[in-house]
Order: sequence, then structure tokens, then C-alpha cells
Amino acid sequence: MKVAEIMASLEKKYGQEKEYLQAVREVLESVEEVYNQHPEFEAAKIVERMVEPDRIFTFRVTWVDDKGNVQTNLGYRVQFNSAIGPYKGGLRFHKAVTPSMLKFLGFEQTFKNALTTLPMGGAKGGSDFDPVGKSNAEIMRFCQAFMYELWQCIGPDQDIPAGDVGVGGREIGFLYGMYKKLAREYNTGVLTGKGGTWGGSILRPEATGFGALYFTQHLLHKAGKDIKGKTVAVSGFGNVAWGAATKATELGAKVVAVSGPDGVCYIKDGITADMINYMLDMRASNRNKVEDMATKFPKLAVFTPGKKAWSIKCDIALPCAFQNELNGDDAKELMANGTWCCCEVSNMGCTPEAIKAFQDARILFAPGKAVNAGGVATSGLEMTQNATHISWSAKEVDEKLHFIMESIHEACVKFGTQKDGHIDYVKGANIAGFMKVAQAMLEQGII
Ligand code: 2IT
Repeated sequence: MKVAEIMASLEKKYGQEKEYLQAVREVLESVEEVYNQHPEFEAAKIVERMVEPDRIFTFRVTWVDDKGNVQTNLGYRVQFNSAIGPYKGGLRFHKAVTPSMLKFLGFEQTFKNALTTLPMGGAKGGSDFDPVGKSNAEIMRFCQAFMYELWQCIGPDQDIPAGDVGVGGREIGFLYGMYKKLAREYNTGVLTGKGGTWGGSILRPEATGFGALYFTQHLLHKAGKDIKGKTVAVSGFGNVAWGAATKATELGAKVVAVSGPDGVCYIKDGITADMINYMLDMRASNRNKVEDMATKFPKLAVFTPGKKAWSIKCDIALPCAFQNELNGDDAKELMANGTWCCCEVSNMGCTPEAIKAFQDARILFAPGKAVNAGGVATSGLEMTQNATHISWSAKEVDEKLHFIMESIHEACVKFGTQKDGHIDYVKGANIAGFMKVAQAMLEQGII
């Protein structure tokens, strides 16, 4: 394969799809050398097939708001790759959702899922529906209208959606309620991230953030460091940021920043348990304002409008919000303030310029598809529980999550260790995930 040629042909076809092209370029550049040692991959045109989704469903979602106005959004499900298992990946409800965004996420998901050690293919879906300012009843009506179309595309052995930005336990509940009514199927395994009383994994809400911190611990240990006593900046205040802040605090780190689209809260003495709990209320309110944290805890948090979490001095940066939320300038600002580690928890949270700045400076950096894979891995565990009609305790799930994150870290080290001993976690994660999917595609023939 020649990356430049493949990218040129994709750019010609999908020139507007910036996030998708960014994600593909990163993976292909990482794997080019290894791929070219496998003529059998080249003969089967593995890479040309892998960059295209298997199929994309697009549908209209029409619903009625609280004022009686008729609203129309677009809904999508991108079934990207099924080489190592049924399609698996979250649903994102956000006003900026486009096919490009969901294609990038589905592509990333394919390799991330391969890293988890569990048999799951890659998918992503969602809608340009904007949850900000919506009432609970509006969220329910939208979820029901969305499932009215989606139910025909999914199934417990076929395609299993879950949450992502804008979709949490509440939305999964509404979505499942409608699925069951339409499909007349009562297998809760069709969605993950469900409530604890009806098939949800006890630890799924925490899993992405917890897994990210387990991965960070392995990365730090490998570098001869410890998280205890370190300052941590977290971006966002949603489900992922909440889990990350909880575990970082539990491990003895001090979370000094949380942020939102409106600005950043600086928390000099470190986030408290009450503040962490309040993040859940902030998300449920659909206000999307981190300023609410400083209003609620005026003595502990100082809000600065228009600033990112990366303006706060910290040892470790944890992007937990959205793609491209940390750019080259942010990376430089962080490092100028002494940051020496960045673990991407959001999907593609750092721009290519930011990653290059971190890597050139040789600070510790690990990519989202390795760091955040604990979320979908715990979804995989939820599927196993549903399929076998059993329920594991939080302790059992946490142990399995620990093991999976350790395996992912080992795979990154195995495939990412360079000749000089430096570990390139981006290469490691991309090669480990890619090789597994490529091998599976090869064995399944030309389809
Ligand atoms: O980006 C992700 O891995 C997720 N949003 C979770 C996907 C899942 O199926 O649990």
C-alpha cells in the first residue's frame, strides 16, 4: 500500500469529510510499514476494503416538541466492519453530527474493539438532534422516533448500539422501550449501557473513565512513575469525565480542572466527592454549562469563560470530551506549564499537530482507541452477561476490566516499542488493532 495514493483517492471521493480522512490517515501512516511486509494483504486489497464502511443507514426522524412544533432530524447507523464480530459501537446525539463524524468514529471503533480482546466489530450511529435545553419528555419522544427507524438495522447478534456523547442510561432506557415494542423481542442484549435492574452491567457507566485510569496507571508504571499526588486536568463533565475524575481521585491524584463548551472550572484543592456527584446533575439538566459547578461550589471552583482545561497547570492532561478538543497550541501551552503526560480519553481528542508536539517532546502520550476501550469492553461484558442470563458483581466486572486494560497496554508495548526503546503508543495501538482485523478479513475471503 502507498498511503499517499489511498489518501488521494479518498480525498477525491470524500473531500468534505475531514474527521473521517484524519482518522484514516493516522491509522494508515502507523501501519504502512508492517502492512507492506504482508503481500497477502495487498493481494486481497485489505486496506482498500477496510477504509469503507460495510453500509450506512440514513433516516429521517420526526418528533413533536413540548410546544407542539414538529421537528425533523437526521439519524444514522454506520456499520463499519464485522470481521471479528457483530457490529458494536455507540450512538451520538449532538448538533454537529454528520456522516463524516460517524464514519471516523466507526472506523476508530473497529480497531478499538479489536484491542479489547472481545469479539466485536465496529459501528457508530447517532443524530444531529441537540439535547441541549430539551426536556425529559422531549428526549423520550426523540429516542422513540429514532428507534422507530433504527430497530430494523440492529439485533443482539447483529448490531448492538450503546451510548456516546449525548446518550446515557436515560436515553438507552427510552430506546430499548421502543425497540422491544416494535421488534416484539425481549432480549436486552440488543443495547448496552442499560439500567442495572434490566440487564445493564453494574460498572458500565464508570467503565470508560475507570478503564482510562487503569491504562494510565500501566503507562506511568512502565515509565517508572506513579499517579499519586499528581495534578490532573480533565475536559468535559459528562459520563466519561465523571468516571475519570472519580478514579483519578480514588488513586490519589488531584483533579484541578473540569471544563465545558462555556469555559473551565479551576479547582485548586482538587475535586471533591460532592463535586463529582454534581457532574451527574449537570449532565441530566441538559444545560451543558460547566459554570454551574462554580455556582454550586463558589468556594472550591473558579470559573473562567472561554478557556479550555488546557490553560490550567497540571502534570497529566485527560481529554474526555470531543474530537479535536486539544490542538497544537493547547499542547504547547500544556507543556510550557509542565505537563508531561497526556492520555486521550475522548475519541481522537487531540489534533495531529497536538500529537506531533507531544511526540516530538517525547512526553508520555497514548491514543483514545487504547485508553478509552474500557467502555466498549464493558459493553462486551454486558453482552456476555445478557447472552448467558447471568449477572456479575461490580467486583467481578472491575477485575475483568483491569485485565482487559492491562492486555491493551501490553499490546501497545509489543507493537509500539521502537528500536531505541521508546514506546510509540499511537503506532502500537493502531498496528495491534489493524493486524487483528486484517487477518480476520483475509481468512473470510473476498466479501
Ligand atoms: O466510543 C466508544 O467506545 C463508545 N461510545 C462506547 C461504545 C459501546 O458500544 O459501548
